[in-house]
Amino acid sequence: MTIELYVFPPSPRAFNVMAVANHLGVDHVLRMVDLRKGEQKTPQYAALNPNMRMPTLKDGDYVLWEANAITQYLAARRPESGLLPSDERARLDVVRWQFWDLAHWLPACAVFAFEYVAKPLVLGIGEPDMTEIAKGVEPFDRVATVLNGQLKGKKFVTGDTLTLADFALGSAMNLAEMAHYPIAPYGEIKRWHASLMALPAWQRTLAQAAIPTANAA
Ligand SMILES: N[C@@H](CCC(=O)N[C@@H](CS)C(=O)NCC(=O)O)C(=O)O
Repeated sequence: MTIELYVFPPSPRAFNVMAVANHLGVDHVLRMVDLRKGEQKTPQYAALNPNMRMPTLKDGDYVLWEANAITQYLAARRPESGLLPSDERARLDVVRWQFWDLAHWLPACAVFAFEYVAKPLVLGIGEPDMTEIAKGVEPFDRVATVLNGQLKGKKFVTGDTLTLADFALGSAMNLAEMAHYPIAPYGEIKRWHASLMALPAWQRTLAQAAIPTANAA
């Protein structure tokens, strides 16, 4: 049975699960959920994911939503990869950063991604709101300081081994330039993201995630 990943590829949350599947070489097919067309709200999709959000994984009769749960499911197919360590403390370190991603990092990045990328380029619903962007700088600095500090002296987020934490947190960084994240002071984050960009699976996923413009909708 081939795993199906329901995704809107330009979204960082979609990138997270697609990149993990690509990196692990887990057999899968992508099912497009076009958020611009409201496909997440069709009864068929809502039956899979009552949140009417993507991503969702379907493996035969088994359905799983929440991007960071999906990447854990994928990593469990390839335990030897080390993306989700078996040692309890090492595993919880990875899981801790996956929670932090959802609670703190993604919301801080989302302000910029929505105003500079989603609104004008993907959804075609207007120009960036500078008041919202100004309000987003302090929360961004707060979380970027934490991540930058964590990365000091480490190749990856939890140490010298690539894990699911890197996929989760690194996905939002793909939009850093286009979304004008105030990332300039955070050299460790930039160095770390550049190393993720060098992964073959990261490049392959970027090609799959190219942003369709609003006009092409
Ligand atoms: N906590 C969920 C969030 C999923 C989510 O918010 N997905 C957004 C795109 S990033 C979505 O599908 N939005 C469609 C909508 O709100 O209608 C996860 O991490 O998977």
